[in-house]
Amino acid sequence: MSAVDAVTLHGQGTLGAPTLASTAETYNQALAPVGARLSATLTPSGNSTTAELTVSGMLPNRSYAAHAHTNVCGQTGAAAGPHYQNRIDPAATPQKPSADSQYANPHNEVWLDVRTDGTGSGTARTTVPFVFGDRGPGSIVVHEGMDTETAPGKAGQAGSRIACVTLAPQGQRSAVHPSS
Ligand SMILES: [Cu+2]
Repeated sequence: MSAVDAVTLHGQGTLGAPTLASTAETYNQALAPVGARLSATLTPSGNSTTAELTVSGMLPNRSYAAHAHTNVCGQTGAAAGPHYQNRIDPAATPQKPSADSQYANPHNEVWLDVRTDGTGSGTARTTVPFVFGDRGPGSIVVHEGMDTETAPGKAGQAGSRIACVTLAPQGQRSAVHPSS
């Protein structure tokens, strides 16, 4: 894929209870308070992409695991689907998401584990060696876990999903939830 095909993805919003039209939601108001803000931008440069996640209004002095997932946010945390992978683990299934560290690692996925300061704000940044073209992630999901597992068989796991922000190509309207 040439760099000219690479897209910038962006999402931001204020957390609220999930609705059909919302693009930033909390699934756990104790850990991801209503009114907290998430903002994420994934910017291509050459053959790599730099991703940045900024949070505010979250719990102070806490780490949160966060990743790019394949689908837009939905009514439940599960709606976001599995982690986005550049090279897709051929052994992964909807029932058994990839936990193979050959695929579930921060160079083949986008991991944005973020640490908050005393006011509940924080920024995480990572650069991955791939770009998004006709395929890209639909959301950034924040997890209950404070970091992301790397051990084989558990790689990529980070506990339950507590918040989500939908991504869209920059300059376009955010996708809304499919009606169901
Ligand atoms: Cu995740």
